[in-house]
Amino acid sequence: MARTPKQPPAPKAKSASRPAAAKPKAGQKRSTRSSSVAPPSQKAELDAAVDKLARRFTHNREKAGEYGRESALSPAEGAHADTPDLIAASTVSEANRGDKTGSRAGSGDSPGSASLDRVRTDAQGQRLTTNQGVAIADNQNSLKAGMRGPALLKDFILREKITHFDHERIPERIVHARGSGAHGFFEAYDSLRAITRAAPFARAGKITPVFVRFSTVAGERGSKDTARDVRGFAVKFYTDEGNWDLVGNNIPVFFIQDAMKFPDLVHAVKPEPHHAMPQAASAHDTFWDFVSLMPESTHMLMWVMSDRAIPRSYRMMQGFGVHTFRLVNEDGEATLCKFHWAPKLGTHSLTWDEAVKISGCDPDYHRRDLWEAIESGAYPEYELSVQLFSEAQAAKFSFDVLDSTKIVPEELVPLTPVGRLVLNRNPDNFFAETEQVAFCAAHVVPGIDFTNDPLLAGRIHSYVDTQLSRLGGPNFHEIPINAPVAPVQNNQRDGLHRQAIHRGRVAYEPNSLGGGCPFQAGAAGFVSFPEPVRADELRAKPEKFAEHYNQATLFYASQSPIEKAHIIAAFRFELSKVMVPAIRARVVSMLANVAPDLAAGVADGLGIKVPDAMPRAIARTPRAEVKQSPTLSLLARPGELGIQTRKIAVLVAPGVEAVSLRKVGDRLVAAGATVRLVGPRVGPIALSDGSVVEAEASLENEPSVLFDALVLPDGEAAVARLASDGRVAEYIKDQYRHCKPILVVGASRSLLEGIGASTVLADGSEDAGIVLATSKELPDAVERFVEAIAAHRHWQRETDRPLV
Ligand code: HDE
Repeated sequence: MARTPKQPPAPKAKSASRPAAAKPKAGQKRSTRSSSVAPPSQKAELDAAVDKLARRFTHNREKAGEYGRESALSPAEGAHADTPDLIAASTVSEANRGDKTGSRAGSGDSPGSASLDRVRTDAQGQRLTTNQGVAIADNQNSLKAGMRGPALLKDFILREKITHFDHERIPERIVHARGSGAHGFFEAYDSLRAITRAAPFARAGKITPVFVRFSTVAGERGSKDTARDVRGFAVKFYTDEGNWDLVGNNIPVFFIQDAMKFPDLVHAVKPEPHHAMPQAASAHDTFWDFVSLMPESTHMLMWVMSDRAIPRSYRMMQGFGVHTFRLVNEDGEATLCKFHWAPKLGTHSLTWDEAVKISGCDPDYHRRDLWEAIESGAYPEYELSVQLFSEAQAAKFSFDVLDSTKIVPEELVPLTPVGRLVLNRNPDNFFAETEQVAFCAAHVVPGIDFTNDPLLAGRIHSYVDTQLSRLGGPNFHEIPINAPVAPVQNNQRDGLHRQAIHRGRVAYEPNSLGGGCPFQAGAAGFVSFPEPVRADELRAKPEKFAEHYNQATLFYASQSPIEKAHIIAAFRFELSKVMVPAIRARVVSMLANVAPDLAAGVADGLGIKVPDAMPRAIARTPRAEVKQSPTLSLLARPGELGIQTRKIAVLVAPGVEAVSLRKVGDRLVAAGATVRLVGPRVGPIALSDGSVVEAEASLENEPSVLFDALVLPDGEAAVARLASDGRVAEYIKDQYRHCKPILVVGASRSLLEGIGASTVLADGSEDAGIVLATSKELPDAVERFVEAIAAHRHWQRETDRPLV
């Protein structure tokens, strides 16, 4: 239908149309008396005002603007008018103030959008009460008929307490159940207005509050942090134009191409349904059965079998938006975009043996690391970059940018840094914030839009849906951690756990009785990018999706030799846990399409021959434009912060040489490392000069895998004491085996020799990760040790079969 010219909206409400509500400030005592009673004349006044307002809306002026392409691209603002305060109210008695009800609602406010201070509570100096605010006299005893008598049903205090306790748990997330969160901010480097009207990028230096949740995928809520797994990297931007959730992972691709396969994938990787094992592990039959029948997962498998899947810390891993998104500017022009987060501390990983041991001695390893870093003021920081490209560019790639099993290599489209994310505040309450936070791939703001990635389409549906059962109803956006800082006004009403108390009788649009409010925002609101669609409805994928190996080969070819060795070892380990020989062989036949040495290495580890390569789904393999991409190696990003926040164990026992101990400790702390004195037991330890230090940790309670580096101190007596403890040899052995730096001072050289460790590498060169020194040589040796720690690992030391 032809569109009639747009008419100007009815006059807008002036913001100061009603008196500011007299709300008491937090902590301010409210009056206990009702201040006023609405005069009877107010009802008549209201009726007259309503009629006057309704008369201004002679007809629906916006109706004509609902038709035609032009109106879709720039929708008109909804008609609205000044609404006298009286009309906005639900009742004339609203004017009667009370301690509970307060006064009238603020003009147009949505209180849910205020800072979290409105819900943060503190029991200091407060007495214990029931949930109804009744003071509890005795929190030790239930109510009984006589001291030895039966408990009484009328004990409402006991029953309320137990009932609440009975319902403390909510369903955990289906995937990403185990996670850790932090608050922080995003700061834009420059205005991106030419590319996008998205609020966080509006101007240089603009700050947007964020909440971030990192997670593992497969394990249950209480599972270990160091499982081999993908990590979630979900960021909620509380922008001034609404919440934008960039719900990404630490790996830029995914296992599958279409949301239709997601439940199958998750069922395959989760514990097997008959006996609920194994927990938080992909090393079992059903996972490998499924992925080996889904060759599009090959690329993702390369990443998951690489060290990326066992990060050293959430602070030391990248993040990716995975899908291709669309950025849209004020003129409606779109640019395709991939999002990348890069940690300032660089990308670092664990070794598999180390990850397995950490999961025993500290299942909260990553959660603790994040928490402690923020508490100590070492705020994790990540840089956000975008890859920007046009539809025309994308059409020329050998792969499809709508296929989430593919990256856009940086050699094809370089990264543009656009801002930084800083995590500077731990949550007050894990459940209220980290557990109740509800990320959603559908939460976008004006300036950010979707593409037709079929995986993304499923996600747009899934996240809200899952919160309905996880958070118990449609009002989860009102939970404080989820509430946007942008005002929320709509006509959605009721439902379980509704928090907002909406004034007035109008909960529909269009309306004249509420002055047209809340009115549609028109072009100032979210306008979907008008992607042309002319197609048959069908269930199929484009042919470019059928190439499954080029980028797996690219990833493998871009790894350093040690990273390649780790990938082979990871496949070997995982497949050794697969009990069905045919599945092992099927996976190796997939790998034969990636790289012959990879397939041969894995086959050798399993004691089988490399089978014929798996038949490809495509007759002619398109030529990959990029054969090597150096930044795909974890080693490409050592970070900029040296040894800051690295954890270093210094073994101590009675008689430790005092001067060298202090020198080492002082230098490491000055360089920003965290130094722990680890003794045979915790508590005071006398040094060689008679002074006393406090061992903060023991060989027993903080095993060596929890540290990035080790110092073996000087002092004959101390070394003799340490040598007599079998755990010391294990302590040093793990550090050595995991290629970590060790500083060996004076007499403690015998401890190193005691485990049969060599300071010379297989090629005859010195192991730079082992710094030997007498106490006198220390200042220089500590500098070399600092350099060795900054290098993180000394992989040259590693042999596939550990020698020590
Ligand atoms: Fe998710 N995903 N996902 N996912 N996902 C969830 O949402 C889903 C996918 C990701 O810290 C769930 O609130 C489908 C890719 C993260 O709370 C659920 C598909 C990527 C988190 C869900 C995918 C992700 C989730 C579970 C295939 C990387 C944790 C609980 C179409 C770009 C967020 C929840 C947090 C969580 C569905 C695939 C990332 C069930 C259907 C690809 C980081 O809704």
